[in-house]
Amino acid sequence: MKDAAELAAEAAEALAGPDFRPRDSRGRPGGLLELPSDLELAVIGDLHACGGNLDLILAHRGNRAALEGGRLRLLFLGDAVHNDVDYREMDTSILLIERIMALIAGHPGRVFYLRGNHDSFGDDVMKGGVLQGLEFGAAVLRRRGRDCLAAMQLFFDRLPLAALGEGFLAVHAGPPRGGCGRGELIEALSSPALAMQLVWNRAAGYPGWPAGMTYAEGDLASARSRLGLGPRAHVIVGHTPLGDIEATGGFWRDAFGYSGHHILFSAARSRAPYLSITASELRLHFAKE
Ligand SMILES: [Mn+2]
Repeated sequence: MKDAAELAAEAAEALAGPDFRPRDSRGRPGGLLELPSDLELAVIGDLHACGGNLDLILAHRGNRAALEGGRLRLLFLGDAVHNDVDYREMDTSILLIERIMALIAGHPGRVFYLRGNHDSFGDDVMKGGVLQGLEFGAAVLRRRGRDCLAAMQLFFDRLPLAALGEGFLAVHAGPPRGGCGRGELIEALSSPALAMQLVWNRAAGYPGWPAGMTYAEGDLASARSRLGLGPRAHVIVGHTPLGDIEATGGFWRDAFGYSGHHILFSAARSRAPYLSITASELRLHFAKE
């Protein structure tokens, strides 16, 4: 059996390949993933260490068989790690990111993961007073060792920050203020300010969020227009669950009243929500009835 460091290195290596990633000016796969519409795409929002919901989603509607059979792609919106119920518990985060790394390494060109703000060992990720990035790094070091920690850091560093497809844009948190063009997204791994907005922004009106890191309906319109998407293209984000997550089922269509702006939070244990996109047609599914 492969050890943890080998698995992480293999996943990082898979991200170094050019699959649907136009190269940036340094010759590396850029920050933008451009997905063709030849296969159905299943979009999975933040899981926050809820591996049970990934099981439910893969078991739903024959998704696992479709993935294995080359008929389905998976796109994760980031933040698979950091338990949202017990902020300090990190073992489930390690197990889930390892499952996702194995999916990426085992399905070249069919499983993708966008970077979220929690996909980090940094000291900037704090929830409920717990520095989850630092705790996560310490847990990986303790459980898996130094080589694995380094390989996982490389995996995080190489993750794309945005996915563009027919009729949709997907990012972890939200578009940057003023929108962004295709070229900027391709260069985003070299632009800390842009990368930070893509993984941290929230819609204007979210209580207590700094105004400099918010986007409004005009920013969504600018992003669509600058990316060559139609005015009604879907903008799909995770990151900002609203209100009672379990009661709402973890999906907010036209969130904040912005048409075509949808928030997906797949950690909702009540419903295990995910989306499918086929030729720009977006459908909501609940893997748990
Ligand atoms: Mn997030």
